[in-house]
Amino acid sequence: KNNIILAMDLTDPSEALRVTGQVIDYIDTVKIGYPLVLSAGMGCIQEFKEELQCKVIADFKVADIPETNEKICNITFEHGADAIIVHGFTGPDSIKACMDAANKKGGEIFLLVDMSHPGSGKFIGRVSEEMARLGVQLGVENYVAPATKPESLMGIRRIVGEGAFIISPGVGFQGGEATETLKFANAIIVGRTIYLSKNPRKTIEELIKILGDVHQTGP
Ligand code: BMP
Repeated sequence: KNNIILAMDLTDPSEALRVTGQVIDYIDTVKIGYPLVLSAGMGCIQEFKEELQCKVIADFKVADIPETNEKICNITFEHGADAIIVHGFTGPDSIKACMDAANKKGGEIFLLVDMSHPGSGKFIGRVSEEMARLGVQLGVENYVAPATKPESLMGIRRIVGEGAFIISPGVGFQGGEATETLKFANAIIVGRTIYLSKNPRKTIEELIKILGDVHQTGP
């Protein structure tokens, strides 16, 4: 529907559903991760899908040996997730295991190749382009790259090509800028700016207004 993905990190499941419900007219994909799933259980994935008719990206930042990655991905897709976020730093065999599980279960993976927080410069940010190249070699189509580091995001786009789909967290609270980010990313991931807002619906409407022509509508 558009290029805003809600990161729903509220830990109270009914509150998470209620707040997401206030903006669901404007989005079609919600990212759910450990904060919500560890408090509400895996059933919340299906609950979101059924009550809100949205797609769910499970942000589990999968980072284990291939055999364990495969188990984690299988379980996540069996619980209804449309996609899962996977760390790139564990290497080709671990990533491949997630891709195979996704293919088998009809889901998708997003490869995380750099992160948005200040400390990401110490390790992951130094090898992000190598990880993106590895993703391309393996045939990964979807990537996660930071809105707070436009240079990194731009470099990753250059490597993965125009055909790849990049989603980008760090807009708003972490300082990333929406319009700038969408020059290189296909979608922005926005969490606290929306779910901590006194009026989440008004906030997302304002964000869409700021995006103007950059905001895509339609299926
Ligand atoms: P917020 O807009 O509240 O900063 O939320 C950003 C979301 O994206 C959080 O769920 C966070 O865990 C996630 N995220 C991130 O901020 N940076 C990354 O590099 C990778 C992430 O998954």
